[in-house]
Amino acid sequence: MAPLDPAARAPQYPDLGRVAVVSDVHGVLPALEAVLAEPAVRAADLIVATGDLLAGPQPVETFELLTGLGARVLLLRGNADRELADLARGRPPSFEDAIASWAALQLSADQTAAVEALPQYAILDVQGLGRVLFCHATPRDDEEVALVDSPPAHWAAVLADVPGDIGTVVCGHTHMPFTRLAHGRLIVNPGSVGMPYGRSGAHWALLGPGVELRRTDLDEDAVCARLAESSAFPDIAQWADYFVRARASDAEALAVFSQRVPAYPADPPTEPQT
Ligand SMILES: [Mn+2]
Repeated sequence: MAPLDPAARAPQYPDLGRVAVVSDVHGVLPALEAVLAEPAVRAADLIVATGDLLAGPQPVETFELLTGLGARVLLLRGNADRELADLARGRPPSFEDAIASWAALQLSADQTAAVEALPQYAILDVQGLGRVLFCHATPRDDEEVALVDSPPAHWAAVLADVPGDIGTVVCGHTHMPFTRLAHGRLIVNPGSVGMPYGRSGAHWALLGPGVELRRTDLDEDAVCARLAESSAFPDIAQWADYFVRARASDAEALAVFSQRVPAYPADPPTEPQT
């Protein structure tokens, strides 16, 4: 991943009062539609989609809905979008994922090129929060794992290249919502719109002037039925049942993802005390 270059990737959106963040949509169109219908999202000055947009059951329809929003949305590329473009161009994937391989074949050449050209991060000024960095996984890497309970030493490494004037970092990728403080910066993970772990529904966030983690309730039976009739992915029924109903618990997801966080020597405790 290219080194962080704020100057090169800072689209100017003046006076952003409210920013809605949708992450890890993964081609689940009904879930995205439900979030976009939320009054707070409709009223937001900007929607930022922090990557992993299309690798899922309805890649083309999701691409068309997102790009149809025009200047109301800022699209960022996640690792799954990068892999999708690689697959579409016949390059070998870094891991085997049946629905990603299928989704890659659905995109047109123009759509693949558009996904490849998406920026990996953006820095925006949001009222009440100041400068906010939006990325997919971490600011320096589109598939690095950083969790709510990752140790401070890991967060220090993850944030090492982030400019000092950025007080809030928004990242997705792990499909579980959280906010935490890390080395003086507020970290916001909105969770996943389309493939949530731990709790079903479409998870998103609203920024400005504070930070709200939001969840849109879904009619899971209706979403599964609609995916089954709308997607040509061969194993769609099984896929939808697992992801729409959030069969994976947050404990299971944390156990798996924690293995991808490096080990750090423990710091001896000093101050402060509670
Ligand atoms: Mn991802």
